Order: sequence, then C-alpha cells, then structure tokens
Amino acid sequence: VCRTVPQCTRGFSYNTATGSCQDTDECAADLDTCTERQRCENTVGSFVCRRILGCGTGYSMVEETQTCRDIDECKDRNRCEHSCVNVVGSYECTCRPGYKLNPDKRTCSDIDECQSYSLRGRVCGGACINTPGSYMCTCPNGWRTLGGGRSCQDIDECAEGTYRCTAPESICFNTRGSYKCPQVTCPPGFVRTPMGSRRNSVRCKRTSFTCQRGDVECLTAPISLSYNFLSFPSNIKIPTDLFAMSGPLTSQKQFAWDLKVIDARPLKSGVMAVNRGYFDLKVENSAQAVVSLNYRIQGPQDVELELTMQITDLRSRYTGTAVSKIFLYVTGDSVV
Ligand SMILES: [Ca+2]
Ligand SMILES: [Ca+2]
Ligand SMILES: [Ca+2]
Repeated sequence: VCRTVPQCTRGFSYNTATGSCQDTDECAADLDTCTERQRCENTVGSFVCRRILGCGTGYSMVEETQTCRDIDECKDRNRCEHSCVNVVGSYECTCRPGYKLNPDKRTCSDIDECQSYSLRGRVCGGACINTPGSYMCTCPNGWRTLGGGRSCQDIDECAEGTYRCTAPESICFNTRGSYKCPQVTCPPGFVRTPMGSRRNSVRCKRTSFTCQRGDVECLTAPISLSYNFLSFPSNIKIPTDLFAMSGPLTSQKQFAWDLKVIDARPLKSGVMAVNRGYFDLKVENSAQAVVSLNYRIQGPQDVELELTMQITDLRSRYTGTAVSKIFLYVTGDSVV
C-alpha cells in the first residue's frame, strides 16, 4: 500500500510514528544559520539567533545559565613564576620574599639588598653579600658578628687572653680588628709600672733622682717617661684632640714643649706616611699641652710621636725633661 506522505510546511517535518508534522529543532539539527557569536534558539516552525552578550576578559560564559563566571587563571601552573593569586575578573602574580615582580608582571627577580638598602644607610657592619632571595653580612677577621652581621664588634684579644705577644718586654694593646705587641723597654734606672685599667699607658718610673758626678746618662735622663697607645680608624672626625700632658701648676717653673714625629710606618703600599704637619701642639696656660690631629691619617699606619716637656726651675735653674711617647695605630677598616 502506497500512502502519500503529507507535505509539511517549512520548519516542520513529518513524523511517521505520530503521523503528523512536527516542529524541526534547527538548532539541534545544526540547520541554523547562527554565527559563533550568536546563540541559536528554537521556535515552533523556525528558530532565532540571539546575540551572545560578551563576558569580557577574565570571565567565561556559563552556557546553561547564560551567566558570566570568573576564570581561575591560576589553574594554569605556568601563569606565574612564583605564585598566583586568583581575583574576580583577573589574577595577580606574587613573588617570594627577597624577590620583586618584573615589569612583565609574571616573572620574579632577586632583590639586591646590598644595593637597594645602601641608599638608606648601611645594611651590614662589615661586608654585604647578595644571595638569591636574601643577603648575608660578614665581619672581617678580628671582628665579632653581632645581630646577624648588622654590626661588627672588635674582639679585644688582650682582654680575652687570645693574644700572643712573644717579644721580650712586649705588652698587648688592642686595636680595631687586631692587636699590637709594642715593646716597652725602660732605660736603666727606670722600672716599668703596671698598666692602668684603660690598658693604654705604661709608665717608666725613675728609681732614683740622685746621680753620680759625671754620669751624663743619669743626669740627662728624663724625670718621667711614659708610653701611650692609641688606635683609631682613618675616617676619624677632624680635628680631634689625641693626647694631653701637664706639668705641675706653679709660678716657680717654666715649661717648654716640643713634639716630634719619631717614626711613621704605612703598613700597605699606597698609604701616605704622616709628617709633623698633621699634628698641632696647643699649649694651654704653659703647664699643659694638647696634641691634636689636623688631617686624617691614611691607614693602616703605625706612628710614633714624642712629646717632650722641659721644666726649668726658675730659682735653682735646674732643668729636667718629661717625655711622653705616643704610639698611634691607625686602622684602614671601614667597619661600623
Ligand atoms: Ca580570575
Ligand atoms: Ca638578594
Ligand atoms: Ca682587636
């Protein structure tokens, strides 16, 4: 039996099971003419193309509900070099401590703390060493590291007993970053007195003030002799008073002062040796004199000065001298 299949109008198709014309779902059958930017919506007998509203970057369209949802960009492990923080509509890359985000907003680079902090004052007491993600402070030999190297403290080898002064009649004198073993040899007729609490001065005390007739050495020997030690860095504040010496305050005596540079030994090539012009001798009320420093001394350098006070008794015309030897140990460090 041949049956005529009824002609359905456009948009409908004949359903053999029900024997009637039914709406064609053009959207499902992919018969629509909608573009990719459009959403196909089936209607009875036809279909419509509706414009998809853009969600904008950082969002994706949820088809079922036609709503926009934030994209979690951080699911992409390669999005940021260090760490990724998802935010609504976007994301941010962050860096681990000690690193800064590069202009590409994605990669990180090490912060050079030695460079960037130095503009705001020194980071380390000694040397600063930059490391990936951090930095290190070190103190030179002879210095103790404090607060992770933020400051360095000189080790007092003399006080701690870690020094080694082997030369005869040598004493230990602490300096910045090291120590010295100056030899204090008192002339005949003198005895060495123990060091004072400040450990910076030794006196040679004369045992007798009576001399044999004709004993020139005894007659011309100073009535007082002291060894004085000072240590300071090159970058000391200038001018500065280094040493003061005074005689008895009396109208019966007259004083004459003299300062000499006995020795100047630069301990490194290129360091300029000092001369007398570096020092000033200020005589106050004739019985007191102060040695001051006019210019910075280049270090490391050892300097020996001799300050002589000549005393004349106005009645007896007797003349005697008092000598202060001053040893300067100038260090070349830049430790703070
Ligand atoms: Ca996001
Ligand atoms: Ca660093
Ligand atoms: Ca020391």
